[in-house]
Amino acid sequence: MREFAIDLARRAGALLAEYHQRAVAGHDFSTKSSPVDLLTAADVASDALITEAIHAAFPEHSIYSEESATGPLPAAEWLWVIDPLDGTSNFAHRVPFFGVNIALAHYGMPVLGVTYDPLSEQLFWAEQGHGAWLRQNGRERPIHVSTIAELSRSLLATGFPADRRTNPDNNLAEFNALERRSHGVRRQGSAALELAWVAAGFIEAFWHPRLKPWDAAAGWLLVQEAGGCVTEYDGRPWRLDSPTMVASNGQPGVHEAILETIAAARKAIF
Ligand code: 2AM
Ligand code: CA
Repeated sequence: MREFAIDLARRAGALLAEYHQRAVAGHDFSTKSSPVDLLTAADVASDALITEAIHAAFPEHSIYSEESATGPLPAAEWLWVIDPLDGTSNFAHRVPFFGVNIALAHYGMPVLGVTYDPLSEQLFWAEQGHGAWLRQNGRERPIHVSTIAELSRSLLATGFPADRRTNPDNNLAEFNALERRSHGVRRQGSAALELAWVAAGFIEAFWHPRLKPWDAAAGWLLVQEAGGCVTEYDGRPWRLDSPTMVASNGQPGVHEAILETIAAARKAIF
């Protein structure tokens, strides 16, 4: 199943890269839940490629994919949780930073996760109990979270929810506080790849409100298997349907400090 998922992420990634070459900036999208929640033809094509391949290979498995899921997270023994294109806003505007996200959950717990950046050809994968790995240029190496132990020396990443134009609970207060207590906050536009960066030790932590299971399932396993820690804002262990996420290198001086900073920023506003 691991090599099946890796091959599938590569095929979907190649399809996205092809669409990205052809696309005309700012002309090729429609909107979904809000004016900043975008959908392109590439989302739909990648979704079809991935879901058809899984149906053919594992007809008894269930699939929960961003562009074809209807309703809440199903309870299933084997559930593939898919984001066929993570970073659609980047993609639609031609920013070269987006990925494919494929996870397999067993009774609701991710046991396999693959996150692929088709432009850099960095492929991150993790399997429960087998560590987290980066494949690139025909080579593979284990990845680990960073050892930086203080928030004040940490580089972070975040993103803003799709209802940010209308909902005052839009992550700007948290962003303001954490930008001033860290080495800075990146906002790259792909939760999946930012989580992979935490796993690989490129950045110390990532936080985000109101992610969907497909944004974070593979990244949760990558960070866990790379030695990090993933919780909700209140410190409870993260689950597929959690409303909030903090993923870090697990250092208390980073993780606990982020939880405290978020709590203080939210208390000042709400
Ligand atoms: P997407 O590109 O697949 O839509 C940006 O902060 C991150 O949040 C991206 O990974 C983006 O995924 C995700 N995102 C955007 N809109 C979202 C929504 N309505 N629900 C959940 N996640 C969303
Ligand atoms: Ca998506």
